[in-house]
Amino acid sequence: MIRGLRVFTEMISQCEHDVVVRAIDLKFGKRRYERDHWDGVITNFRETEFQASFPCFERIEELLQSLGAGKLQTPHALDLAPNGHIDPHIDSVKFSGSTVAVLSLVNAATLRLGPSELRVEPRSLYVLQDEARYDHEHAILPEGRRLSLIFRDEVASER
Ligand SMILES: O=C(O)CCC(=O)C(=O)O
Repeated sequence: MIRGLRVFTEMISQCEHDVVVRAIDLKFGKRRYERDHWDGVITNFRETEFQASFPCFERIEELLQSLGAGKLQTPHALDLAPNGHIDPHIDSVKFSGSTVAVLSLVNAATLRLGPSELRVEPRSLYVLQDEARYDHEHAILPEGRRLSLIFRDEVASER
């Protein structure tokens, strides 16, 4: 396993999952999927900042803080269409700090991290820090529509 990669399966309950998905779907409304992202790595997606005071978000924040993350930015919801994908990349150190954590929703996906592949199930949280954050590209190959919520800390906590 790559140093700095952690996976927490069943980070949220099915009921919490359904509430979060419904709230994100409401926020997207009828917004269309976009073909290309400005950063060139995400295809067929919609994204939005998503701030909410759900107890499961507080648990995630506490967990990330216990792992040494700095102050969290507003989470991002990313909705990949069934034909969407995320190409290999390392998150820019200009926009995110030492911790990138992703809550997977709706459908499972394959996370490619450097030389390894891992199936990420809905309701699980994967966390990238250290080598996993800075030294290996990650990519996502979804299996059907996939939503994710991305928690990043602020740049001040960069290593
Ligand atoms: O949705 C994911 O699992 C990854 C998101 C991602 O790679 C990113 O936003 O940089």
